[in-house]
Amino acid sequence: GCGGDGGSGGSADDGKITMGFSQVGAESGWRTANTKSVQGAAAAAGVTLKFSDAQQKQENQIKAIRSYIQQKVDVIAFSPVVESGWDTVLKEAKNASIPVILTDRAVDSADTSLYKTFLGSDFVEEGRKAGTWLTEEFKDSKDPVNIVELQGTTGSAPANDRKAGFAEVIGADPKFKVIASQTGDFTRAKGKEVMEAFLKANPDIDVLYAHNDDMGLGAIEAIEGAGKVPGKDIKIITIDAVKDGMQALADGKISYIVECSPLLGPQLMDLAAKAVKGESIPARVVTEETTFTQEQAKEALPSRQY
Ligand code: GYE
Repeated sequence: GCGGDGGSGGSADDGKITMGFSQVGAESGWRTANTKSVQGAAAAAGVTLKFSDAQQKQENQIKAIRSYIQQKVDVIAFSPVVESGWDTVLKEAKNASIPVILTDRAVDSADTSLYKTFLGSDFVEEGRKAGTWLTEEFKDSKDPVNIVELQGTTGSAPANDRKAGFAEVIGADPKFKVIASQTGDFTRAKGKEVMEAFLKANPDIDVLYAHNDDMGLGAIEAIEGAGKVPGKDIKIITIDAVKDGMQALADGKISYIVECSPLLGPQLMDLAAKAVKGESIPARVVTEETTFTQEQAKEALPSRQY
């Protein structure tokens, strides 16, 4: 411990863990639920949480991590906004002997000793699930299926992987055509704006695949604004299954949602406690998730936590 420094350091001798947590931002309903989960789990586990919101900017996350290193926290957790460009700051944490846990999103560092574990979803699998539903839904159709895609934040693991998993599945049948694909930054406002542009440029859209509920919800406004009926004229597939998304699914506006759980807090606190004690932890912890049809959304909605 560092008891003599006036108590600002993390590793005080009271056995309490101090965690520095750098969050991506507050871009979506998923993110809000994730922040609540982390804060609630920290309080429940008696972990002192130093929390910062990077507003979807990597430079802010790097600053936050450097400040956590300076403050000598016991453990650093963060959800990297993009996959690339973390090696330098992760080396700084490693040199300071502070364990790092990746939560929600991955980094592409070749040196995996720079972090202890990655806790989060399998985003490629989520993209595959979205693609599988689509191929089933249109299995009897001989006509081409025109798809537009709203991608998540450029360079982020969920955007890269959800695109790849979906493309892998629909790529098996040439009738599925992605006619436009652009980032909507995981926000409602951007989802609406980009969908408006898609609708103007493409008179014949059959399907929207949005990498999260929020962009899908923004796109619904654009579709309705263009005089079309979401869920009928254009089928919509999204990922996350937050309450607002589930409501739109139950209402028939969204056709299918692949779940991605934001409730990572309790598992994060368990892993952090072990990492601080120097116990070995698995290099990858994948969260368990399901999918929802419109009927399943109606059943699940009343008890949905987020
Ligand atoms: O799907 C999206 C959020 O990284 C899994 O980030 C997360 C994604 C989530 O903005 O809504």
